[in-house]
This record gives sequence, structure tokens and C-alpha cells, in this order.
Amino acid sequence: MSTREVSHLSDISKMPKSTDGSFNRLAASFRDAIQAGGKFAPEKDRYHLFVSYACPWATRVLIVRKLKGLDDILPVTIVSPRMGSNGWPFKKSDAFPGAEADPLFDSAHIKDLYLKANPEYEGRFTVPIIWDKANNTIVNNESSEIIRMLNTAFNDMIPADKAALDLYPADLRAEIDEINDWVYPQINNGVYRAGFATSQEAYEKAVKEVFEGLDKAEKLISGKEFLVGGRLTEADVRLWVTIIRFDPVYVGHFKCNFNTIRDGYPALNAWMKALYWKNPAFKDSTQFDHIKTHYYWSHPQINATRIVPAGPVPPIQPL
Ligand SMILES: N[C@@H](CCC(=O)N[C@@H](CS)C(=O)NCC(=O)O)C(=O)O
Repeated sequence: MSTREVSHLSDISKMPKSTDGSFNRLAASFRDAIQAGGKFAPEKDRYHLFVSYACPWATRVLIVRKLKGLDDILPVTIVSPRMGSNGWPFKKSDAFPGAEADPLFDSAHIKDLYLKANPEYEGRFTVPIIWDKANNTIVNNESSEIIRMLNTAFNDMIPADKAALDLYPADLRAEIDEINDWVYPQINNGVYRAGFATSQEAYEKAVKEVFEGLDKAEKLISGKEFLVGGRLTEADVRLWVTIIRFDPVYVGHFKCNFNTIRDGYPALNAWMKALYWKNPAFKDSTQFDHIKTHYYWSHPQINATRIVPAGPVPPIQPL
């Protein structure tokens, strides 16, 4: 394990502040692809996925992994939701219920994997990660790219019905891209820009954009089962991971409190509930105790007591 001092990279409360108080997310740095004929060829049990149930970006990957039936092909390890000064801990460092040990190296924290892959790494120690056991490195740590890989890379190794499920079909790409282009900045990352703002102005700008995004999404999903093309696509997966966290976390912790999904957005609420209660890939990828504990515990700069609110009850309404 490296002895380099990296707390400026692992401790979220030491994250550098911008001069205007706005939160700017750094781009992910491992951007290789699993693809036939490449350095990272598709193979069963060669790659390992590291995630937190708390993280919306990681949850995108968990959902797509389940939808595509990749449980045996791509094993997964879950970290503790309590992200402290060393970043995401494995069970060894924090035995939170549901947290698991690193099966490859018995690491203490996710950062140990990053430093194993690159001892000079200077980015943030984020999840999700796809680890390659053959080359002992990180293939990719950008969820939007990982879900595209899982959509196609292993299609030769999975049952025909799973291979046929295409979450980014060619005929719908333009429409999906157009939706992703505003859902990411206004909603997925918008809640973080509101919550991590360090000036009143930056917060107010961000929270307004979040709710403009939700209004737009509400209109788009009204009267429909899915966002695009009458079928489940990555656009649904990408929006859903933020909407499911909205009432339990973002309304309170990130101060996105003009309204709740359950009281203010009936069409989004119905769409969110249908996916959760009718599709196990969504329900099984959602652990509300990890979600709530992560945010309220891990950001002492915005919740110094680390108290996790008891509500909302229930975290998601019945169908
Ligand atoms: N671009 C990345 C973002 C991943 C990300 O920011 N994950 C957060 C958790 S929700 C994280 O691990 N943060 C740790 C840190 O910044 O120290 C993706 O979509 O995969």
C-alpha cells in the first residue's frame, strides 16, 4: 500500500472551494473500454465491479448489470456507505451492515485500489470502478461509459433475451442523448451543485435549475411508461437514480426543498414507483439505509452532527 499523503484527494470536507461558491465535478480519469479485440477483452469473471449502494452513479451500473443478467460474469463488491477522511471504506475498516470485504486484495479503502492502479493518481477516489484482474488496473471509473459497455460487451456470453435488451438502441440515440444533455446538469449533478454550493448565490441558481429540470421531466413522462420510444432505455436508468434519492435525501440534505417528488410530481412519482416495485433490477439495486446514511454521515461540512433523519416514512410509497 502507498504511503503517499493523499487526504486532500480522499477527504470530501477538504475538497477545494471555487471562488464563486459553485461545485464543479472533476472528470473521471480511467476511460478504457471493455471490447472484443482490445486490451480489455470481454471475458467471464475477469473484471470486478466496486460500488456503493449510496451512490447514484454506481447505482446506474448496478441496475444495468442486473437488467443484462451479468451477475456471474461481473461480480460486485459493496463498500460501507460511511465515506470518511480516507474515502469509501471496505468492511475491514467499517463493518456497516451490508458492507463487504475487498475479495481481491483485502483493501481497507477504495483509494488503495486507485493507488495500486496508479501510485501517482491525482483524481478523486470515486465509485463505481471496473477492475481488471488480468492487468491489475482500473478499466473505467465513469458510470456513463460503463453502462454503455455492459449494454453490449458481454452479449455473446449471456442468454438471448438478455443480449436482445438494448438500452441505447441506434434509432433512439439522438433522443436519449438530448434528454441526457439536460438531465445530467440540471438533475443528476444539479442536486449536488445545490447541496455542495458554498455561497447563497451558487445555491439559489442551482436549486432553481434542479426544479426547472424536474418540471421538464414531469411533462415528458406524463402519460408514458418510459421516457423514450415506449421502452426502457438508459435515459430512464439515468434519471431514476436521482429521483429515487430525492425525497429521502436531496430535499433535506441538499436543500432542494421547493417540493417533493411524492407531493409535487405525480407522473414522475408513478414512473419511479412502477420501476421500483415491478422491476427487481431497480428494487434490488436500492438500499435506503445505505443511501440515507451515506449522505447525512459523510458530509460533515453540511451536516456536522451526522444525524440521519428518520423520515420520510415510507422511503418510497406503495404502488
Ligand atoms: N463521473 C463519475 C462520478 C462518480 C462519483 O462522483 N462518485 C461519488 C459518489 S456518489 C464518489 O465516489 N465520490 C468520492 C469523492 O469525490 O471523494 C461517474 O459517474 O462514474
